[in-house]
This record gives sequence, C-alpha cells and structure tokens, in this order.
Amino acid sequence: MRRLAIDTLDANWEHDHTVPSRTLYPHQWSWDSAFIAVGLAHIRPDRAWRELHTLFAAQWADGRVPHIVFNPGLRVGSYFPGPEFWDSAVADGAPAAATSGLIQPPVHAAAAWLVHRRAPSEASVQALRRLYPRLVAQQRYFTGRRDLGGGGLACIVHPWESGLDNSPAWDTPMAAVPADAAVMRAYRRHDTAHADAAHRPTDLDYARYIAIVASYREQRYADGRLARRHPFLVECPLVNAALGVAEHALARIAAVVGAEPGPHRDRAARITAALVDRLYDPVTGTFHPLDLRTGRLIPARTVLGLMPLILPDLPARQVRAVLAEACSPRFGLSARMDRPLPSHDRTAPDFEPLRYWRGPSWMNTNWLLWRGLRAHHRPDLAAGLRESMLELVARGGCHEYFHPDTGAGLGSPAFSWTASLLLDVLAEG
Ligand code: 2M8
Repeated sequence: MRRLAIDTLDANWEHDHTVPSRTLYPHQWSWDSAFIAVGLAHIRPDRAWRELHTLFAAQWADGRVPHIVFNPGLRVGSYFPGPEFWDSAVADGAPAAATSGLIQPPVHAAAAWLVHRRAPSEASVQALRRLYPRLVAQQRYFTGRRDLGGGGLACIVHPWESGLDNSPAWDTPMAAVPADAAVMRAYRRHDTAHADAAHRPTDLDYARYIAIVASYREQRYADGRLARRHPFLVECPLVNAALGVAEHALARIAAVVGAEPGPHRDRAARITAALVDRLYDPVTGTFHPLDLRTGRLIPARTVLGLMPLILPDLPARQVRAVLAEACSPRFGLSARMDRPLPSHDRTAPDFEPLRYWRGPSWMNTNWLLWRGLRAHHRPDLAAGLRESMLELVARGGCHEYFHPDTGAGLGSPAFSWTASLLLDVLAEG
C-alpha cells in the first residue's frame, strides 16, 4: 500500500506541485496541497515544503490563498472553469499567476506543523520562517474581510470554498441562487468527460456555481460589498474549525520561529467560542452551517457537522454530542467498523451513495475526524476508523471517493490526497 501511495504521488508530481488528479484536476488545488504535504513529509519532506511554497507564492495581497493555481503550460479547456473564466487579473492584488478568486478550508498551518514535526531539520525551520507571515496573513483575511456576519467567524461565498462542493448542506442556499441549467450549453464541462455524470454535480448545480462566481468576479473579487448583494453567504463548520486549528498550529510555529504564541492561542479560543455559540444546535446535538441570508442554521446533518472535533479546545459537552452523532446510525463510527464515515447522513432521504459529496466516503474528512478522535483521547474509536480507512484503500485503491457500503472506488482512480493521507495513517498506527 505504501508503494502504491508513493507511485501515485510521484505520478501526480508536476515540476513544483502535485496535481490532485492528472485527468480531473490537472492544476494545483489549495487544500489538496496541504493534505498532500502531510503525506509527502513521510517520504520526501523537501517536496512537501515545495508544495506549500508554490501554493503560497500565489497568495493574493489581501492574504487569500486561491483555491486553484492554474498551470500556464496546459491547453485551454483542460479544466472547467479555467483561467479565462476566473479572469483573476481583474482583481487588485492578484498575483502574476492565474488563479481562482475563492478560498478553501485553511488546513495549511496545521499541515505545515505536521510536516515539520514529522521531519524536523534546519531546512524545516527555515521553511516555517518563510511560511509563518503568509499563514498569518491568510488567517487575517478570513477573520477580517470574511467576517461578514460580524460574529467572529469566516463566511464562505461559494460551495466550492467548503471543499464539499455539492453537499446537501448547500441545497437550501443554492436553491435561492437564480440560474438555468440551459446556460451550461454554452460551456463544456470537463469533469463529466472523465467521470460518470451520475457521480457528479448536476448541470443545474454547475449553472449556479458559475452564476455565483460571475457575481463575485463582477465585484473584482472584492469582499467589501458582499454582505449586501452576494447570492451565497454561509458560515461553514469545517472552514471555521480549520481556522481555529490553524491558530493552534500557528502558536506552535510561532514558538519555533521566535514569534509570540500568545495572540494565536487567544484567537483560537475566540474562534472555538464563536463556533459553539453560532453553529452548534443543542436540539440536534451537532454543528450546522449558518445561512447568513436567512439567519438560520441549515438543518441537513452532513459530515461537516462533525468536523469541529478537530478543535483541541472543543468543550466537553460538544465533544460528547459530536461523538454521539458520529456513532449514530447516521455515520456509523465505532471501534469495529466496516467502512469509514459517509459524507452525508446515511438515514436521510437525499443520501446518494454514488454522487460525490452527497454520500460517498472520502479519505480527507475521515482523516480529519481520526485526528480529532486522537486529540480527544478516543484511541478505541480512532483505531476502528483507521482500520476501516486502510481496508478501504487496500480494496479500492487510491480512488478519489468510495461507495460508502461496498467500498467500490469512484471518481479519479489515482487521487493524490487519498495516497498522501494513507501514508500518514499507515505511519501513525
Ligand atoms: C473538487 O472541487 C473542484 C472545484 O474546486 C471540482 O469539482 O472541480 C472538490 O472535491 C474539492 O474539495 C477538491 O479540492 C477539488 C480537487 O481535488 O475537487
């Protein structure tokens, strides 16, 4: 399995970064690179740092780390929506490289810390020194310009920013975005040429994705007026949990690079408190995204609701509640489990075992949960989850996602974060 993972990562290495998949995603993706760096630390630490440096070289002046950095060497049409659609050059402070204008969950500080801890050296300290101010600027972007709700959490302005593109969590806010599936006739989708359309978002989903980007692009990706006019404004439990974890990681990095850890710890505590205050529902006993346009929590119970477990300072009451939710028949976590957790509540009527983020199991959300279980001292559950992840990849290969019941591989067959997180899970038994 280790060999398969290394071969997959080597085959996806592209001069200064790793592509998530040669076919489906041939550019550089933000949170993929963080997960990839975690795995590379076990085999090629120099490449892990290169991965992160390349990504942060495309950071915008306002601190945002774009969710896609386009490879200028690829032909037009190698991904949709490509650089010509995003037109990042319209924005003030965009880098020379063509990028998207969106973000993804800020898992990079935690990844950088894990890479250093796995392979500490003079070079890793230098790498942390170089990344630290950039990671701090990334946090500032989220807690400053993106605190559109004014409650101390960051807001996402597109489902793609959550990383869980077509999660049922986004159905209600997406339904309010005016769009017509027919507009997709003017474009050629790249994903459905490489994966089964029944496993992917629909054309109507895509029409809405495109409409939301167009609205942001019209504002030249400036955040100032979003609160008044943008069609999608949501506080996501995963993005904000990652934001809090990043402050904890930055406190540790600060101690290595000679900066002040205290302010990071204070900010971490504030983010956790805001997350519990704004996104936790004592009635359902889980976390939900908050739709800022309606002021309501989104009722769908998806794997997003479990992600705050990655916060080491999550209060005991919420830890208990999230564990109960994860161990319920909705997600099936246990010390002896056949399959990792699905991306959506198995008992929900809109659970779709084959379609992307609407049911299939994914390695990254399970890996995050595994880390959370260890942080909260549940070695029994962490071991059960670990075994199920190893079994999944042993049977299905390094696929992008998996059927949550049969374990059959779906999406890209040679997917980088599945390979890299497998290396991490194998190493830390
Ligand atoms: C998927 O998202 C992209 C858009 O960003 C797509 O569907 O084309 C998601 O799974 C996302 O989480 C991931 O980062 C990306 C690349 O693996 O693919």
